[in-house]
Amino acid sequence: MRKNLAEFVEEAKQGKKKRIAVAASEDKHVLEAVRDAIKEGIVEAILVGSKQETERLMKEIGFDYSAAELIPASDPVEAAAKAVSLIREKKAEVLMKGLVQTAALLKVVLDKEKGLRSGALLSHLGLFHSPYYHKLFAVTDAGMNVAPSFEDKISILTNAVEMFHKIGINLPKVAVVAAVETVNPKMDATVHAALLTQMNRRGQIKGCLIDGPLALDNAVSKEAAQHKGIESEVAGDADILLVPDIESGNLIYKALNFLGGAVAAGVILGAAAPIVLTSRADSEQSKHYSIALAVALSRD
Ligand code: COD
Repeated sequence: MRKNLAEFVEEAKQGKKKRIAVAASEDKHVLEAVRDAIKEGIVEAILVGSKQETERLMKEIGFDYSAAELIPASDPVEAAAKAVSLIREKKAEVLMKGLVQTAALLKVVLDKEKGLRSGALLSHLGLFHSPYYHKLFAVTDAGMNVAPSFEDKISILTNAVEMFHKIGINLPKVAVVAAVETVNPKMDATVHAALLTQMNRRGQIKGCLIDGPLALDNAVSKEAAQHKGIESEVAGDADILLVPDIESGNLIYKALNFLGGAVAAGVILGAAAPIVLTSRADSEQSKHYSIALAVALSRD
């Protein structure tokens, strides 16, 4: 059982190198993370973006120009389009967001003709390690689907469960989190959670163990769950926190990072290739771990 995201870096070092295309590479933290991943032998990189600004930053951080290919682009959206086409042409296996707005990059990714749709709903997943939890855990979707419908939540959950299978966790525990642990018909999140739980019990959603609604404390603390009299295999031991919407998810994500001493790796799942998508404020370390996670996910 992995406890730290650094384990993905060690695993990636043992495997085959992957090619990463960076969309709008003129971002210092992104370049630092790519530089380190190249040094570790995890990736080869194609940097797409402002040549002048990318080279200026490369010089500043000691990133050897000859260590990566640079494709110039006149603005971030053009950079995103060029980076996405590198994935379509199989010149790269992982896409990474640089200094481009998340929504702008995702619009290019979702383009019906030139994007990276696979037929599945695309969703964001943040995989965390925290000093206060005994294993890695995911928060989804804190970055892409704004107000997911019930059907969207099934797809978001499926993407997350498939990802856990890929990283070797065969029966991940999913806590569908809400404001309370009882069903309140006035709170959609609690109703959706109960439905998902029952669908799992009846075998309509397989490959995971779902329980909900659970308040966040019950999802991650056995003591809190016991205190409320909740008997659940998921409570206190969740691998995946399925959140109600982007607002609640993003608040958990940022609270973990800035107040909880946790570190996240962020990826978009469900596209034709894994996409490294961290927020601008995420550390270089978080971007580095995200690359290693995406490399693990891009393996056949
Ligand atoms: N998966 C697959 N297809 C999708 C998805 C998805 N998650 N979302 C939309 N589509 C398809 C729709 O079916 C439609 O065919 C087309 O894409 C356009 O759909 P719209 O009009 O609903 O979507 P857009 O282009 O207006 O917006 C899509 C975004 C992903 C850009 C939007 O949802 C968004 O801005 N999300 C939040 C991104 C963000 O700001 N994150 C920052 C938080 S850190």
